[in-house]
Amino acid sequence: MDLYNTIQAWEDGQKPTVDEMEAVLAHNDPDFNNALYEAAARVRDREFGNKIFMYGFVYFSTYCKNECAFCYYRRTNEIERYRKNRDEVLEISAGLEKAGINLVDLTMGEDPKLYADDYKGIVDIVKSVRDTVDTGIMVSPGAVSKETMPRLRAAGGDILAVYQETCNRDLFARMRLKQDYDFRMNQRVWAREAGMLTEDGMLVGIEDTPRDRAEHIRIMGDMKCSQVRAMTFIPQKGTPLQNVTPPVDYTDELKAIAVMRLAYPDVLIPASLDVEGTAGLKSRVAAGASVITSIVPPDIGLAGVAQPEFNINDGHRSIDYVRNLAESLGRREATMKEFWDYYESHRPEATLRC
Ligand code: SAM
Ligand code: MD0
Ligand code: SF4
Repeated sequence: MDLYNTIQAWEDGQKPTVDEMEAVLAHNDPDFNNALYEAAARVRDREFGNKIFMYGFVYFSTYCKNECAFCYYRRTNEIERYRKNRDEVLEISAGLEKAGINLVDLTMGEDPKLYADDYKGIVDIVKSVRDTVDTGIMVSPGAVSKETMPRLRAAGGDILAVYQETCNRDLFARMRLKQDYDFRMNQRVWAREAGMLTEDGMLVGIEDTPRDRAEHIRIMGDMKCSQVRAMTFIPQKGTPLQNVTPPVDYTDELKAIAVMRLAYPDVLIPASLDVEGTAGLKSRVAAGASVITSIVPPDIGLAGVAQPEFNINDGHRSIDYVRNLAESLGRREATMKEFWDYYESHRPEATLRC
């Protein structure tokens, strides 16, 4: 197969097959990769123009009962943890809204305190934030019960984010230790049934193959995810994977972003500041991203995930800094009307009937 013809056909609207995606992800030639990014950026511009969505990241509890091999916040890692109270979360969310963010991403570890009483703590926080701000609300609560999904939606959750990391069951078992693959996969099905949009994501650089990534991209489409992401694994101190060589470049992530864009022209795809900080924004936007995520205000004690501290207290993940940077890349922050228009046109049918 001539892979230049393949990406041209995708750009012209042909639906990628898993075999084609695998071949494109596996072919590592710099000129070819650039052609791939350029095709993806053109498709993104066709769908979104030069607007880009901006998401504030509120990692409000770093307590977690799980032991994911890749994660700094796994239960047994002896680190300092925090849990922001309701008033603190509201103040942070209101500050982000005032600064002009499109969506607040309420993220937590699988914190036993917030999971207690049938997930009461999580639902209450979402409801309080909904009563306080008019931005979109993403909830990233980990894997919760099916019955919790309608409650999160009723409380005001707009998008549920739960990342499968990989669709390779064996690799999943080694990454998300003692967790149920199908229960996690069902999170997005249940959330959609309850009327929320959903986000899936893959981790790149965890022994995943081009085939795994291609299959995962197909599954993201089959599950009708409105937002999809790829993030490069960053080794974390104190974890079983701490001695894995840090990534030398981010090519596999960038190629996954570009292929996701060509496979699903209108989806939201993050350029996450959590991987390479602001230095990584340009390449991710050039590969077809349509959202900037992990914007974190400085000096309020919030952490990132893959980069717990990087670029936070120097203010480089603040909205003003990121907005200027995005503008220097020819992007314009989406208005709230544009955000809600996107949301309305991508709502699952369940919500349309409400
Ligand atoms: N605890 C919830 C969960 O696991 O679904 C929500 C937050 S979790 C910290 C968010 C995501 O961060 C994970 O699903 C994973 O994709 C990503 N992540 C965690 N550790 C990472 C690392 N070391 N490098 C890159 N991404 C990482
Ligand atoms: C990000 N650090 O957007 C966040 C996080 C959780 N919904 C997202 C991984 O990069
Ligand atoms: Fe906990 Fe999420 Fe980290 Fe896994 S990825 S250890 S569930 S915070």
